[in-house]
Amino acid sequence: MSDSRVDAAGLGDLPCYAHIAGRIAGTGLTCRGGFIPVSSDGLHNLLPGGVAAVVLVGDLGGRFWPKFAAERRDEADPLDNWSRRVLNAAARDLDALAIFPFDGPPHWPFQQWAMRAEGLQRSPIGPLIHPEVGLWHGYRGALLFDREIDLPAPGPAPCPCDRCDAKPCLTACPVGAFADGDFEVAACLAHVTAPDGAPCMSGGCLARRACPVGTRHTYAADYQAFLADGFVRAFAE
Ligand code: B12
Ligand code: SF4
Ligand code: SF4
Repeated sequence: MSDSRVDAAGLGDLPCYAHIAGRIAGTGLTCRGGFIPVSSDGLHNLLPGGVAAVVLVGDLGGRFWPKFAAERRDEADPLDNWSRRVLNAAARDLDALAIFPFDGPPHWPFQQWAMRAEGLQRSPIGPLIHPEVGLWHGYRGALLFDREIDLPAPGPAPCPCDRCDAKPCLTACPVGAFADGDFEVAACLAHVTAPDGAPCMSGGCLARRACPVGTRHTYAADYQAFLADGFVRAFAE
């Protein structure tokens, strides 16, 4: 990759994590830590000089939503396409390569990477839980660098589920989609596409909403409806 892109962006030879985070903040997204890959991650061949550092990019509490809503295009998969546009542009500026959670299958193991990057753990209903925003966060891409980056120390972050005896997330689903300790996609789909499923479709997954952590970061109603619609469409195709 050309050093001129780094110089043109005024970054010097080694973009530091704070500088990367600043560039990403301009997209509306957030840097979510990073990790140094090992050969079993299968990333090294993606850059001619190998991959020395990975920075995860995502969202906390749906903060990116207004920026996306203003910039979205009338197209299939608008969020994935917007993510590609803004992160490919950032990657060019930072002399990096962007890869995405929606690439595949096979999918890149973003949740496993996030556990390494931020020390998060999985909630009993699947999504990783964040100590501040709870279940209201996600990942939009990863930036691969062929050089070392001063990555933040990964934690471990405290896991709110360890202190949550009631675990309301496991019992809030009207059709018991998490009753067997796994996510019963068919049961969920049947419910959300029936009239009784309107609250899940318009306000978001009731199991996710039952979690007492990070409630002030709950996604806006139009983002919840967008996610529910995307989930249904993914299985209708
Ligand atoms: C395929 C997929 C799904 C499928 C199937 C999931 C499954 N059980 O296999 C379906 C469509 C059902 C799904 C649904 C949802 N998903 Co999903 N999904 C993915 C995707 C694209 C690939 C997962 C994968 O196979 N990874 C490859 C393996 C090797 O990596 P891994 O890290 O070990 O992945 C494992 C986990 O993702 C786990 N898993 C995922 N969902 C669930 C749910 C439960 C209950 C359990 C036990 C495990 C589990 O299964 C994977 C295989 O072991 C990831 C993005 C990504 N690239 O990781 C998003 C991802 C995991 N999904 C995400 C989310 C938020 C959801 C939803 C909650 C809703 C939504 N879109 O708003 C729903 C509802 C599911 C739920 N309540 O948990 C987020 C999780 C963010 C976070 N906070 O951790 C991700 C990371 C996408 C993102 N862009 O941020 N998902
Ligand atoms: S309700 Fe409790 S167990 Fe469930 S995700 Fe929230 S903190 Fe974790
Ligand atoms: S969206 Fe509704 S039906 Fe599906 S898992 Fe969540 S609460 Fe259950």
